[in-house]
Amino acid sequence: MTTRLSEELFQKSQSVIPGGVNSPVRAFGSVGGKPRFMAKAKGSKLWDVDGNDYIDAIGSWGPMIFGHAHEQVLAAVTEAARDGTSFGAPTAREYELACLVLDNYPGCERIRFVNSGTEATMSALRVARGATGRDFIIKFAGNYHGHADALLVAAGSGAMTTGVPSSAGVPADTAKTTLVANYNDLDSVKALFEAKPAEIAAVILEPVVGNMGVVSPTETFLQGLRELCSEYGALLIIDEVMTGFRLAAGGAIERFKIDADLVCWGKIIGGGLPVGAYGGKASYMDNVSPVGKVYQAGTLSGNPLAMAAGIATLKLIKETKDLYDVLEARTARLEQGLKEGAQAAGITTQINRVGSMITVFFTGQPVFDFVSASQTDTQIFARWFHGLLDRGVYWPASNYEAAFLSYAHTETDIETMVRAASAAFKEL
Ligand code: KE4
Repeated sequence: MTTRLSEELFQKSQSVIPGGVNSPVRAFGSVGGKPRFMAKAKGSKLWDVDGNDYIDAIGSWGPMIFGHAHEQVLAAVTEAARDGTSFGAPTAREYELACLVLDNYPGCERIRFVNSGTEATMSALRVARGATGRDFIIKFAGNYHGHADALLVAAGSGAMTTGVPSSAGVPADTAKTTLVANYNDLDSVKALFEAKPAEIAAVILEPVVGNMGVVSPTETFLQGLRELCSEYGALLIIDEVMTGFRLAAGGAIERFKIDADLVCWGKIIGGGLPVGAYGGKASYMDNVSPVGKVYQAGTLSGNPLAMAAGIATLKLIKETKDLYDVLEARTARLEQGLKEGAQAAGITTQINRVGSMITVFFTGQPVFDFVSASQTDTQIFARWFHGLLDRGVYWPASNYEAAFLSYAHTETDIETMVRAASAAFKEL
């Protein structure tokens, strides 16, 4: 397996792009080694610029639920492109995709399209603040909602203190209005509400976490958050950027029957093109300009090519009656194979899975929040990652990410992944 062309491209790219990548996780910083530059993809497979092929367990970090370069998605984008790529005016496709999303989220009456998950969550928070007139928000340690300033915030020194920036360039004053609670710990949320009973505009969370690796909510956590938000007049914002249309057609909200005030989407609703969205009850969303006073805008929002890819993908979801059963069965088989492979190699792992989102943690303890996720052995993960990569399986290049399967992953693909993973466990 030569990686000469990838290495040359990586070298050159670093002279013009920070780290040679347009999103940090792609640089292999947490697993070491040099990233593979991809040239093409089809179905469950990726090919790098040196011609090496991989079974893909990233799926572009979630969007590719039907696999890469699906004929119907390509045809829809090509057809749209023939009529122009962007108008800066409303189009029919925006209405069509809006209906396709809202048909699966009965609790939502309005939706606004943007270009990324970051824009979606940033805008949803602004709506919550505009609708309540309050400044503070609560997020959870280990939850990632994109790179808006207010969300690049870590817990302050004491549980009761306000947030501190988790990135350079975020003003301390901005971070101060973000409070950080512990995932699956309702008491940590209650304490924040009791300290600021009339100042918290919203609670935002990943309903199933993908960004500290996969972590599920406990039975009572989501319902408890709903009750606390209702009691204190805060909005409950469910970030379905990763879980929307991934865990069910109605996402985690359908799966866990959550009554959300605002919802954020991304990834799958764009079918691999840049689409984010936020939405919710009309009473909240009608605060958004031009109807209301909460401003939000975007040159390429509702872009016709992106809408076409999203429409084709959501229509495929509608037509593919066994989609979630197949994803569940295939990923359950992968989970079982990984468990057996680790056990046979004498490696202690904790495998967290919800539907077709899965993470392997190298620890003997359950992983249910940021602290327990932080105690896993990421050095061993890095070695296992490269053992997989060298055997043609492209796993997420960070232990704090979810791996994803698609409808294009065959049973043969899964067995190949299990064999590669088992051999990689043995090498540790
Ligand atoms: P984007 O701005 O990257 O489209 O979406 C931000 C976002 C919001 N909410 C959730 C739950 C998310 O997972 C994300 C982005 N996910 C990461 C992967 N975990 C994107 C990959 C990357 O940053 O390169």
